[in-house]
Amino acid sequence: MRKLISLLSAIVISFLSFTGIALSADSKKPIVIPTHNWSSQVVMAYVIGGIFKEMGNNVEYVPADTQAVYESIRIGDVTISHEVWESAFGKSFTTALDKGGLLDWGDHEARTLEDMGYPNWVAKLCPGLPDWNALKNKDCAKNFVTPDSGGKGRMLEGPQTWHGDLIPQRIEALGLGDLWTVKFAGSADALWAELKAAKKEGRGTIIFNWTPNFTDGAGFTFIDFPPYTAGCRPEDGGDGKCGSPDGYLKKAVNADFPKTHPKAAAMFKKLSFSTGQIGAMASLVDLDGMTHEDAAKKWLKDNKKVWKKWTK
Ligand code: TMO
Repeated sequence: MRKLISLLSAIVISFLSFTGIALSADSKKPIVIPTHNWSSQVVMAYVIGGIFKEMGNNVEYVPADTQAVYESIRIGDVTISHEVWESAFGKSFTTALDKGGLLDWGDHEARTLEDMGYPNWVAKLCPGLPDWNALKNKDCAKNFVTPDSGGKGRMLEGPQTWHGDLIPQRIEALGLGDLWTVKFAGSADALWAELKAAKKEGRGTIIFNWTPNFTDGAGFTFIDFPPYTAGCRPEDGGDGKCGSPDGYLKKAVNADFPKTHPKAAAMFKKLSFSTGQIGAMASLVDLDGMTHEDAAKKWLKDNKKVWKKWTK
C-alpha cells in the first residue's frame, strides 16, 4: 500500500511538474543564454545567468550568430535574448516574432543609437560636424585617407554580420561615394584599437559605435544623418538616405519559457537596465580589462539591491 501511494504521488508530481502549472517550480532543464560579439552583451549574459542560478536554475551559455539567434529562440535551441538592438537586429527579431514561437519580453529602460561617429577631437578636421553635410567637403574627407582606402576618406564599420551593407549603401545614396569608402572591422575590439591608434597618430577616424557603451562618458559624437523613418532602408524598400533610429533595446524569449521556467521568466520580464548600467558593464571589460565572467561577478556583487528585487 505504501509503495502504491508513493508511486501514485510520484506520478502526480511528475505530471504537475511536467505541465508546470500547479507547482509552478522551474524545470531543471538548462536555460540557454546566447553570447555575441560585443562586451555589454556578454557581461549581461553572465549577469542574467548568475541571477537565474541564484534562483536555483541551471544555465548554459552558447556563442550564437547575432541574426540567426532569433530563429534559434523561436525553435527552442536558445531560450532568451537580452539585448535586441533595434537598428542591427530589429528585422531578424520581427521576422521570428511574426512566425510564432518567440515572444517580445519587453524593453530595457535604456534607449539605443547605433551609428557612425568620431572621437570629439576629430571635429576640428571637418568643420560642420556632426551634421552629415560636412562629409561632402573634400578637404574634410582627405583627413581620413588610409593606406587601404584608394585615396578616399575611410569609415570603419563594425563586423558585417551586424548590418550587412547598410552603411556602404547609405554613403552611396547620400552622394558621398566619390569621397568616402567603408571598410569592415572584424570585431568590436578592432574598432577600439582603431580609436586608440588614431589618437596616438593624431589622424582622423570615423567608426561605427553605439550607446549604451563604455564610450558614453569618453567624448564620442554620432554623426547626424537625415532622420530615420519607417521603411527608409533599402532592405525595406526605401532609398537608404537615412540614419539609424532612436532605437529600442528589447528582451525576447522562447514561447515555452514562461511555462517551463515560470519563476525565471517572471524575473526576466521585470529585468531592465539603464544606459548607465549597460555602459558600466561594457567599461569593466573594455576599459578595466576584466574578463566578461569576472565583470559579471563584480556587477552582481556591487548591485544586489538592483537585481534582488526582480527575483521577488
Ligand atoms: C549591436 N551593436 C550593439 C553592436 O550595435
